[in-house]
Formats: sequence, C-alpha cells, structure tokens
Amino acid sequence: MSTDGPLAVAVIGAGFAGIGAAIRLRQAGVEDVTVFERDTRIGGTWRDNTYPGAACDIPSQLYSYSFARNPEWSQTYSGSAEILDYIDKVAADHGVIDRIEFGRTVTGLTYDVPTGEWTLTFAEQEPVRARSVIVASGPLSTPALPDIPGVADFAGTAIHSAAWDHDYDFTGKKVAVIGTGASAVQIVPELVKRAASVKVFQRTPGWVLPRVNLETGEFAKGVYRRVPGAQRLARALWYGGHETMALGVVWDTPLTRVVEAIARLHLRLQVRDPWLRRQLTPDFSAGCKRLLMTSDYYPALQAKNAKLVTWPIARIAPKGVRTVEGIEHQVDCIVYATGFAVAKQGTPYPVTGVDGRVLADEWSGGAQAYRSVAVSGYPNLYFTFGPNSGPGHNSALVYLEAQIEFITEAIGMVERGGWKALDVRREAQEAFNADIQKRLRRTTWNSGCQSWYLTSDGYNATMFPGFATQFVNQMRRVDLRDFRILVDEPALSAATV
Ligand code: N01
Repeated sequence: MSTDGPLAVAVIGAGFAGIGAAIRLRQAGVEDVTVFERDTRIGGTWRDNTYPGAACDIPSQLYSYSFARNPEWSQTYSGSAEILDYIDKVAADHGVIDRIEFGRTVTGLTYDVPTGEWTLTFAEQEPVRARSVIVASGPLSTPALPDIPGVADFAGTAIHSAAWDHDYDFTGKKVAVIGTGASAVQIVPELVKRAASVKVFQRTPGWVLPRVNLETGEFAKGVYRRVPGAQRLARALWYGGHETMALGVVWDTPLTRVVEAIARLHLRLQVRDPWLRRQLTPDFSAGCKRLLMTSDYYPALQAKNAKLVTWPIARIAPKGVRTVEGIEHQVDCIVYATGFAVAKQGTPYPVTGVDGRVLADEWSGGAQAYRSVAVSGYPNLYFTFGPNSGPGHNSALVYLEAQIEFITEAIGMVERGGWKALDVRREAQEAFNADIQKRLRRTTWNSGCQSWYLTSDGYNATMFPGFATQFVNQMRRVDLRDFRILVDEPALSAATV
C-alpha cells in the first residue's frame, strides 16, 4: 500500500466531476481527498475532445459551476480550449491541483467488509485504500470505433474525434467522416475549409437546430464582473429557457412538433436541394436522439468539396470506405466521429462489493442505482453521471453539481459521525428504479429510435426522465431512511438504523 492509513476519499478522474467533487468536499471540511487521474493533465472530456471546432452546445453561462462563475467567457458557446482553461483556473483557485495524482489508471475496486475500506488497484502502482470512493471517470471517456468490418484493414490515417491527431495536416487530403452526431457536425465545417474533399457517411440524420453564437463584448463582461447578481440572472434565464425545452424534448408533446418545425424551417432555409433535404430529414421524434445545435453543418455539407453519402457502409477497405451498392470511396484519412463506449451494462473496471458481488454482473441487464449515485451492497461508493442522470435538454453541470452536493453530504455524515459506511437499502434502490423506468416509458428517448442512451434491448440506463429541477430536488438531501448505517462497535456492527 502506498499510504499508511486509508484515505478518507478517493476520487477517480480529474474532469469536471472529479475536480468539482474534490473542491466541494474540501469546502465541507473533508480534507483527506486524493484524485486519481489516468492522464497527465486534468480536464476529462475537454482535454480529450480537441478536434477542430470542438465547442459546447450549452451556453457557457450555464455550462460552468454555479460556485465558480466566470465573467470572462468570450462567447455564448465557448470552445473546448476555453473550457479547459476554465477547469484549470477553477482547480487552481480552489487549491485542489496538489490533491491530484496523475498517471494513475485504476484497474479495480474491492470492498472489505471487516474494515469498511475500499482497495483501489492500479495498472502500475501499489494499491491504495480509502473509506469512500467517487467514480468520476465519466460515461464518455472511452472512444468507440464502429463495428464495421475491416476497420483494422485501412492503410491510411484513422483518427477518432476524441483522440485527435493534431500533427496530421488535412490540407489537400481526401477525407471520410463516419458519423453525423454532435461531434461530427462540429468537425465537418472545419474540415471542409482545409481538405481537398470531405465525404460524410450518414447512417441516421439528426434534428438540427440553429445555434446563435455571439461574442461577449467588454461591456457585458464588465457588467458580469461588477454588478452583483448579473451573472446569476443570466444563468437563471438560460436555465429557464432550457427547462422549457424539456417540454418538447423529454416528452413527445405538441411542443415537440414545434421543435421539429423549427428544425425543418432551418433545414429549408439552409438547404435548397430537395433531395438533400430529404436525406437530411430524420424519421424519429425530435429529442429521441440528442438534438444537434449548429448553424454551420448544412452549409458545410453543400461546400463544393463536400458530399453526403447515405448508402450504408459495407466495410472499410485498405484504401477507403466501401458502401453496399459496390462503390469504394478512396480516401487518405478516415475520421471516426462514432461516439463512445458507454458503460450502460458494465463498469469500466471490476467493482467488487459486499460478499464478493460484482457490479458488472448486477448491471449485465442494464445499470441501475439509487438516485444515480449509490448502489446497494457497495457501501460508500458513489458515482457521478451514474445511471439515469443524463440530461437531454439542460446543462450536464446542473445535474453534476446536484450529485456532488449529495455525495459530499453523505461522505460528510460518515466522516463526522465516525461511521464505517452508508449502504443504500436494496428496496429503496429498487423502488427508485421502478419509478424511473415507468417514467422513462413516456419519454421521447424510449419512443423507438436507436441511440447510445439505450442498451441493444432498449433498456434506458442513461437518461433522467424529467426536468433538471426535478433531478436537483431528488438530490437535495440524503434521506437516511433509505440507507443502512454501518458502524464499528461490535454491538452495533452492521446495525440497521
Ligand atoms: O457520438 P454519437 P458523438 N456505421 O454517438 C454513427 C456528447 N457531445 O461523439 O445515429 C455508421 O452521438 C452514429 O450513427 P447512428 C453528447 O452527449 C457533446 O457525436 O447511430 N455510422 C452517429 O451518427 C453526445 O451525445 C458535445 O445511426 C455509425 C455517430 O456515429 C455524445 O457526446 C459535443 C456506426 C455517433 O454519434 C456523443 O456524441 C460533442 C456504424 N457502425 C459530443 N456507429 C457538446 O457540445 C456509429 N455511427 C456538449
């Protein structure tokens, strides 16, 4: 073991979630926190997603911590570099950088009942023990290549959107982009500026809404800096606007038709060619897959050097992409904007709880947790962006902060109370999930399209079926009636309180 005694808290991952958790724990008086990060720098998804055009499609006023407002955002929707600078600054300002150990790839977590401690094992270092663990490694951290035959056969350059090769010069190159999701619609407009040709391989068109991105002038920044409450008001207005969107995005309502009508109008205004419009028109309810926010994608697709290919891909060949009608599209580079391996059914590393139970086995039919953060039989283990905490219409950071507050309160209770652990009751978890799954049945995500939100048999372990405000309310306080408090005294050991 590299530490003499157990840590109070081990946090896995130094992205928005891990940094935020470390900050709030320290502010709550829990100082003995170490963040284990597999990379050599902080930032998580914003460190990894540096493809050209990478930006957040949620306004920065809302895609930031409420406890670390930033009056300096340069534009409505900031780019990945600016968001990364923000994370760096927040971590430095709150004194958590020296709490991070880099180059630490966790390979497993095991709970020891007698001591009430977790052991974290690592790829190359000695194990570490901790009383509480926060899994903040993020659902979108492992890039996924598509299950298309021949992916390994391609002789040219292959680049995934989340592992961009900045040394590759696209100037004059023939490029294929596979995928048309949130990443692709940001990449394609940048590639058409440089490459000789860009062929975009679309399997399913998405609903695209215009994104009006304005620079924040010096006057507005001055107001945010100097007028108390101005930035809070801006955030509240964005928040309210996004909450209203839930009515058309989370559930299939007449407002969904309005969202679709706006997207259709946007398509009509930006694309003259009726056949291309038809190819770009989705056949599922808006919101079922993530809405795409961009005003640059459709114009880019119509650039002279761009082409949309809608024939299904048969295989990747050494020289390019073969589609089912028999054409081989020969290219120098394939950009895979094909998303991430999302742990909807398993865990990124083995997690062994009470009595040797293995979380991946319990989640083999689909992940589930109590209020997205805790799982029965895994005491003092918490997840950020755990099961059913995904937003479809509002800032992920609102959901994240609510989870961090809950986790901080629970860990604070254990530390202050001198308890061994909190273990959520199975019946509380099951009741919570029965309700979530019932509510999910009425949402657009479960209305028939295929997306990364669902397992192959249609189970939704990803999204929260409601307003962000409902999610925040559900996380507002730790209800001890839903937990078993495990204490050390022999007489009370494993007592049910
Ligand atoms: O990935 P995706 P992404 N053959 O899974 C296609 C977040 N994000 O990286 O739709 C052919 O959405 C697939 O086709 P289909 C955000 O949460 C946020 O774009 O499955 N095509 C799809 O078009 C987002 O939801 C921002 O038919 C294949 C694409 O690849 C999440 O990241 C920006 C295929 C994958 O789309 C993931 O977005 C960017 C195959 N075998 C991303 N397999 C913000 O601005 C997959 N595809 C905050």
